[in-house]
Parts: sequence; structure tokens; C-alpha cells
Amino acid sequence: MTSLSAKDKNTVKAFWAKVSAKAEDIGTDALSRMLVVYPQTKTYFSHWKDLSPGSAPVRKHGITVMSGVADAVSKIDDLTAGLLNLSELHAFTLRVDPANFKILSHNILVVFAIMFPKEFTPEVHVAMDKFLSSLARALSEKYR
Ligand code: HNI
Repeated sequence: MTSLSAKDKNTVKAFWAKVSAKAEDIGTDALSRMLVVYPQTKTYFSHWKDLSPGSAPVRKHGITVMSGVADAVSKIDDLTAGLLNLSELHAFTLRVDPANFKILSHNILVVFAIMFPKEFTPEVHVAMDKFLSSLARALSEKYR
């Protein structure tokens, strides 16, 4: 299991401080990419009118997801407790297969690399990967 060192946490916070102003674009691009590259994820959003990249509902939900990521950065010292309500929602109400958390995390990392090629060093990459894995694990907590 990956756990975040104090250094990782600082790296995550510093990178997030640099990129969070672009959270809306990051969320829109990551969600757009997820729906195209992993079309099985579209099943959860079949109630939307338009699932194409950058559409209004994709953008709106991209913003929502990234506000969840921002919240997680602020709760980085105890993600499991901090994300319990969000885990409950995804497990019991939305019934999202937790495998999809890894898929979205991957897409967020790809978008970081594209949008911030200079800042997204290997050191940042590993810290953000660990952070998103921990976030995904915290979201999966209520499934068992
Ligand atoms: Ni997710 C709603 C955060 C991954 C499907 N999701 C939310 C909300 C937040 C959120 C915040 C709004 C909660 C509320 O209304 O109180 N989701 C996150 C985060 C991640 C994530 C932080 C991982 C990084 N969600 C996923 C994944 C899927 C997903 C991988 C499916 C593929 N989420 C949903 C759906 C909703 C949702 C579906 C309800 C949206 C709607 O409009 O119906």
C-alpha cells in the first residue's frame, strides 16, 4: 500500500498551489478524456444530454470533481475520515465501481503532464500518483 511521506505531502500541497487556479480546465479535460478513452465510464452519466469532450455537463462535473480533489488536499493528513461522506455517496447512492477511481486518477495525471510539463517533474508525478491512489482508496472505504 502506498502511503504519503511528509515530503510527498509537501510536494502535493506545493504543486496544487501552483495549478489549482486552473482546476476547472483540469477537471474538464480529465473527465472529457476519461469518457472518450474509457467509454465504459459513460454508463454513470447516461442522464446527461451531451457527454462529448468539453460539453456543459462535462465541464460542470469536472469542476465538481476537482473541488473534491481540492478538499482532499486540505484533508491530506486523514483522507479516510475526511472523505467518508463522499465515499458513502459513491458506494451506496451512486454505486460507482471503485475501479473507476483509478481510471479517473490516471486521466488527471495525464492532464497535469500536458498542462504543466515544466512543473510536473518525476518527483511531483510520484507524489501526485500516491496522493490520487490514497484518495481512491479513501473513496473505496465504504464499499467493504
Ligand atoms: Ni464522483 C458526484 C467527487 C470519481 C461518478 N463526485 C460527485 C461529487 C463529488 C465527486 C464532489 C458531488 C457530490 C455531491 O453532490 O455531494 N468523484 C469525486 C472525486 C473523484 C470521483 C474526488 C475521484 C477523484 N465519480 C468518480 C468516478 C465516477 C464518479 C470515477 C464514475 C466513473 N460522481 C459520479 C457521479 C456523480 C458524482 C455519477 C453524480 C453526478 C451527477 O450529476 O449525477
